[in-house]
Amino acid sequence: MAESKPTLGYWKIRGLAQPIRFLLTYLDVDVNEKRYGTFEEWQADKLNLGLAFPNVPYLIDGDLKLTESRAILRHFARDTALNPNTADATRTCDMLENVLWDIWFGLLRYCNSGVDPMKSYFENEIPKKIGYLNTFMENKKFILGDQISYVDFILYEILYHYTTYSAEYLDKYSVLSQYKKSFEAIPAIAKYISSEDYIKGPCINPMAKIPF
Ligand SMILES: N[C@@H](CCC(=O)N[C@@H](CS)C(=O)NCC(=O)O)C(=O)O
Repeated sequence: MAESKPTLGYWKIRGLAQPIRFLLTYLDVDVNEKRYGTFEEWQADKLNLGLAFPNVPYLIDGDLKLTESRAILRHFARDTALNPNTADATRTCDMLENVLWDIWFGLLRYCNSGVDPMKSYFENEIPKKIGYLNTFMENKKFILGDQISYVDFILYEILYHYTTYSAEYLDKYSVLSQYKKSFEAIPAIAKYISSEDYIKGPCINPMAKIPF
């Protein structure tokens, strides 16, 4: 019998899949998760799943085979209230998605390498970007104001990554600290966080130079 639920494949870590996991929970979409524990396990599947661009995370839903974390996130958000519904809101989401990716990868690249130029970018440039973000989020419940969008799921995960890297990291950014708490209090998110299925960590590949 054909598999009826979609399959989301990724490592047994939070990583790039975590915003997707939160968004699926929020939308109450049921998927099977294939969580790879070893490199060998993933290598055995990698070229045998019919993926045009073999990678994790991947989504397989019948004939639909999709990779790229943001493409998967947008796929699930499309036609839901998490998708921006005006041209202005779409532009804001596009801008924030890109800004957030720089902020996220500033941390990921530094922790994966532990050395310059990633280290100096992380130390010198990232605080400025997080400062701009903190200012941008002032007096907003979500990135678009009162309306939650798919980009909020990326923002939350980045804040989780930064505070797992260093518990005090957000202390200077009170708006972002408050945003993180409010997101965790959304009923569907709070329920997921306390469920057995939820991955508290690690956030990144345990083989990284600075794992967390
Ligand atoms: N641009 C891709 C990057 C995906 C990626 O870098 N995946 C990493 C984990 S975060 C991986 O281990 N890929 C497995 C591989 O390259 O075989 C995305 O956003 O999904």
